[in-house]
Amino acid sequence: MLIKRTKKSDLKESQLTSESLYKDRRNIIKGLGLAAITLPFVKPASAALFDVFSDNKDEGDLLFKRTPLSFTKNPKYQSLSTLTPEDKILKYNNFYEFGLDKGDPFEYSQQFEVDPWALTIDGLVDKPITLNYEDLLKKFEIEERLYRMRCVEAWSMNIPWLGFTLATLLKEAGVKSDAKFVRFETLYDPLQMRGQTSRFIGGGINFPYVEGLTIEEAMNPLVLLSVGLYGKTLAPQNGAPIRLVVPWKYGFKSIKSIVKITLTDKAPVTTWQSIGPDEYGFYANVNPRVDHPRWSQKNEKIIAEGNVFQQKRKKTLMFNGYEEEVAHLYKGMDLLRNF
Ligand SMILES: Nc1nc2c(c(=O)[nH]1)N[C@H]1C(S)=C(S)[C@@H](COP(=O)(O)O)O[C@H]1N2
Ligand SMILES: [Mo]
Repeated sequence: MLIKRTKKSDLKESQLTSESLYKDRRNIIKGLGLAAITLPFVKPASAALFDVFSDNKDEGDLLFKRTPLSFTKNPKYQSLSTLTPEDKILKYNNFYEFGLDKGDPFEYSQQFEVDPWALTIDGLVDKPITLNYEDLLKKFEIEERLYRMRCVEAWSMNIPWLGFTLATLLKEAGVKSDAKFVRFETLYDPLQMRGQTSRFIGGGINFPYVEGLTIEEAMNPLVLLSVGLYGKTLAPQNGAPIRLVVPWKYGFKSIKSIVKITLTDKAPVTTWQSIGPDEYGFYANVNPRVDHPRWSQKNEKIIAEGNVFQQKRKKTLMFNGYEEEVAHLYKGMDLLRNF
């Protein structure tokens, strides 16, 4: 996503000299060294840290291993005619915790640790739950769904997700009647996520990344917690080990690498809302009639095979084509205002 920059100095980010980049990097490593001394539960893999920040590409070659999952195909969501090639889904990403460029998440996340993992569901629930890595993959039946994904930057993909509905998990915890919103939080771990060590790398986001849904949205059967795609567990760059998928909303709602889901009676302040409230609303529903202040949302670039000049465009659909399933959630609401 693009961030509106207000300070003149911020505009220079992309033109950093190699010297200042080098200094920045040295400070990061220094900072990490200090953390390693003072934090009792710091990861022992200090060697891996240097791989992550190293200029030497060979050292980063250790590819993250994805495991095949068993799943059933949900017949209701098998109808997309073309899928985005797996390679594109793995290498064209937004995940600011690993950097701002589309290739950064792949390049800088291959040693990300997903096991052990702890996902906690708390707040206004009958019984708080914490799921470990194995629970995420084994506790619920996994299904495959082919969904459209539309980024607010006006590009899109068709992705074969594996996962289970958010409603399944929320029902397991038992939602209290005063719960009105669901707040999601991504892992905060600067030792593993280079974007969290510097605003030059992470785009000035105040990490951890936070997203939210109303309780009615969260319980909608379209909403998935995804643990895989193309038949295998997720790669880190796609939000391993577990990420949200809300196909009728812009991609930034689909928060990655989730560690906390909190039921609350107050609307959570979400990451992009706090950065640019006039550009990124709480609802973030895909809507071709509401332009982004700096670009049109009427069309989208289809991320597919081939180079940039061969990319096709298509018309953006209301609620990203999921109008039948979700329009009722916004009945009587002014969608120009509640964007
Ligand atoms: N934690 C976190 N989640 C995130 C993001 C991010 O930067 N950090 N980017 C979002 C955006 S803008 C998009 S379009 C999707 C991209 O998902 P993909 O890279 O798996 O296609 O992830 C979303 N989830
Ligand atoms: Mo996005």
